[in-house]
Amino acid sequence: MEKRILTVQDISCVGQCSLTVALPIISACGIEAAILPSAVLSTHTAGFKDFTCLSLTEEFPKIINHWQKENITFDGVYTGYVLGEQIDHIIEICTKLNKGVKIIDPVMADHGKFYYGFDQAFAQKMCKLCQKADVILPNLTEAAFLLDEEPMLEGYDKAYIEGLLSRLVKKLKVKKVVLTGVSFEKSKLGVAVYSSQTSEVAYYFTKRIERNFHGTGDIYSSAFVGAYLSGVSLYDSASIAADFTVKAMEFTIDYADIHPYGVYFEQVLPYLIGKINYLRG
Ligand code: PXL
Repeated sequence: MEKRILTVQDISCVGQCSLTVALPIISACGIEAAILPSAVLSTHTAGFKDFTCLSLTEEFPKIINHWQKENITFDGVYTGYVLGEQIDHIIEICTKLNKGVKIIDPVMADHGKFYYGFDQAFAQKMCKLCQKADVILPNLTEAAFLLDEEPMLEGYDKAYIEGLLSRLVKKLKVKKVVLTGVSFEKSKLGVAVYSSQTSEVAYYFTKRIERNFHGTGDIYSSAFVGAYLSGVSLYDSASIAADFTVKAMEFTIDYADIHPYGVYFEQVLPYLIGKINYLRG
């Protein structure tokens, strides 16, 4: 059956992140993607100077009201880069207009630091949204900030990762967590997947690409959403998304001089679709 998901995140007009990544990836997976843009920026905020930013919060109640009048509902909600003042509106959407899964990527930080414009007060608001989620997709830094802890980015072990996951599950009462950016050996990077169904943590690792590209988190989450909404299991969706992100990064390396601001993922979409078709339930 056809599915329609609502994704709430910004439009960075140039820069290959958030909606310009989520729309093509989710659509390529055969899922209709409705959007609620949180803001319009000339570019993303990492690596560009003097970018413009228009918040669309004022439009949120009007849009929600119109959707309610038109009896528009969604088979899932997936949120990414949103503003603190939008969290209550998004919770309203999740309760009134959503009939399916709620997937929250608590976009706010990476590599031990908050992104421009985000802080611990935002992290606490984001906790409120995560409490409504079925699945959350934090990276290591975001997981620590959700817990108001100092991020630990290296030299940790399984006990730390599993402790972090159990503190998150306890605080946010969330049933499924895909924690990204986990690494126990330098050459490998991966995800830790927790599901309350088994209460176990399963890991999936890929080779580490030694170059940082902006927007990889959004590519990962969008591919995860595409797979999960297609009926692929939690663990397989988390693994497919990791493989796809690595393939797209490998492809980008050859173009990095002309394409330094994000991941050139478009040419790798057939790989994602093939994997999803093979693994879907
Ligand atoms: O990829 C996360 C993201 C999304 N949108 C905007 C950003 C960032 C990260 O910096 O600046 C505008």
